[in-house]
Amino acid sequence: MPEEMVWVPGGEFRMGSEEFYPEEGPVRAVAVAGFWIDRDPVTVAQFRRFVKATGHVTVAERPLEPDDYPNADPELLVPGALVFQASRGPVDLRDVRNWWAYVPGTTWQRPEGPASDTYTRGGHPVTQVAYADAAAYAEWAGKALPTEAEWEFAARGGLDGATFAWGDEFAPGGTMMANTWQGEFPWQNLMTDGYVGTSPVGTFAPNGYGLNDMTGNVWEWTTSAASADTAERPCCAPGEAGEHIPRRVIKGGSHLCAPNYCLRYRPAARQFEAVDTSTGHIGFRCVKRET
Ligand SMILES: [Ca+2]
Repeated sequence: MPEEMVWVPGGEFRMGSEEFYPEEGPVRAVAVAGFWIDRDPVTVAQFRRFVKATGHVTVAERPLEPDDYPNADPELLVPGALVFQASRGPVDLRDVRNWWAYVPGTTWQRPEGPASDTYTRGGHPVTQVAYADAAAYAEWAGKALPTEAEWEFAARGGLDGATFAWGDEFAPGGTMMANTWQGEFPWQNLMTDGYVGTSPVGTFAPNGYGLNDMTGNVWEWTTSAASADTAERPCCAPGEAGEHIPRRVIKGGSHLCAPNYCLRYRPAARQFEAVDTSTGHIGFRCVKRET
């Protein structure tokens, strides 16, 4: 049995939802084979071991290719990543620039910019990792990244068709089940769940398969490509990259998902992220398939 992984039995399930956002439908029957999946999102400490072992340089730490960002300010064509910055009050929710800033010097070790650090966050999910970084980690670990169907099957924890990973009620008996955003995004974080930003993995109750943080905390990369009809600008990060940059499906929602803006802390929810994007609310976990 692989360490810190959980066996998810295969089966057929109802994938998607028709009750929230159009990109989630239609509900359809999908079958997946059984697989192992990481109990937790990959943490800062685990990613540090990977970097020490391999010398991996993340996408956010590499020089940028001007041709890839034709509309970018040349002064911002330096290594960096997207940092969430809460506004002082209500803003136009149609313009993600009201809360996302490209901050040079932002890395997985300094996820809120060069003045930040992760010294006390070894047990938090790693962030500021682009798709290629997640894929490189998975290969090093002898694992793979999940498909969207595998990820959603695992997130549902055996509760076929439920709205949330734990049932149909957001906070059963008043208990917060995941790290999301309570209050009015992007300025009023009421912190009912105890956390602004990421939380240590395993802080909230596991789902029916014993998996932690399948909902909220950080979005997670999957290998599934965004189809052409779903390639619109995502809700959750600026589409600053050139349109030729491929997008992959991310799942699970994050600490930035609020009901007034992004009710996506649900297994069926999905967004389409440019593969070169690194943000403070996207991480990943790995799977291992029987061969
Ligand atoms: Ca929170």
